[in-house]
Amino acid sequence: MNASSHPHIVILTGAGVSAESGIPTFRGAGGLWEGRDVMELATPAFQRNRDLVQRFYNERRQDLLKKEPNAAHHAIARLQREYPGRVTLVTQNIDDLHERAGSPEVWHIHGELLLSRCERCYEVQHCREDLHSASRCEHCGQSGRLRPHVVWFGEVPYHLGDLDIKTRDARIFAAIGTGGLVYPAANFAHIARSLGARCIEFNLEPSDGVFDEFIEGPAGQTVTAWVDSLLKQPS
Ligand code: BV8
Repeated sequence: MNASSHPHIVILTGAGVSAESGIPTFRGAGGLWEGRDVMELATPAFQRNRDLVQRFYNERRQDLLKKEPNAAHHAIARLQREYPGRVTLVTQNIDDLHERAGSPEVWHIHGELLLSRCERCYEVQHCREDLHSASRCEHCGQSGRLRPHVVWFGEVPYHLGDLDIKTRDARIFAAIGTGGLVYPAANFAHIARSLGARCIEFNLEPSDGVFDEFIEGPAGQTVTAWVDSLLKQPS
């Protein structure tokens, strides 16, 4: 197999890929929580109001556990398993729906809702229960210092160095369900294009002029059709 027949595909997903699973996007109609702008809560406001921010994430965590992956998650996982070339999946989402759809590798640059981190010993641990002041770190035993293992505004996203190296030879960059308003993820398409990738956007509405192609519609339909077309190509 020569690489040109199955070029390296890099996929960046945002909240829109989970919308059809019933998880509200940040800027969509449901992008508010108790009348508050969620963008204000995904910040180190945690230091100012721990209980409010913990409650915000506790409710999203319990809601996530009742949700299921949708056709877009399943199509991406099938592409990762069956495509003869490399597929690198990067997500801004903190849900685990890509993993539950069977994706073998997911790079969560904004962290994961089902993980917590101890502010005292920095140990990251699985988290499916509510976090509150009595929550105890399994590693150091400290109570009341567990926070969601997510990247808030003003904090540095994860895996940027690794991904910068791993994705430099991408020839196809697909942005799926992202408004392209949060940095540095919003720069990824610009970087990919400057390195020679063809950039495709899957969204309900176009977000940015950097894309070579815009495929309109719900990701469950458009991504499934795209993956079908890629996997039907002769090896
Ligand atoms: C950093 C985790 C430094 C928590 C999140 C001024 C200018 C430029 C930048 C900045 C600035 N001031 C500050 C910044 C930096 C800041 C930033 O970008 N701010 C924005 C608001 C301007 N960024 C940061 O602080 C980042 N850190 O910069 O550190 C640094 C960087 C590099 C190296 C060294 C130092 C940290 C950002 C991470 C914040 N954490 N999440 C949590 O989730 O609670 S961000 C959070 O919001 C999500 O993770 C996601 O990334 C973002 C929402 O974006 P989307 O996923 O795109 O969702 P959105 O609702 O916007 O769009 C959904 C899209 O789907 C829409 O387009 C819609 O049309 C589409 N859609 C809907 N349904 C469907 C669909 N598409 C297809 N099918 C459907 N069915």
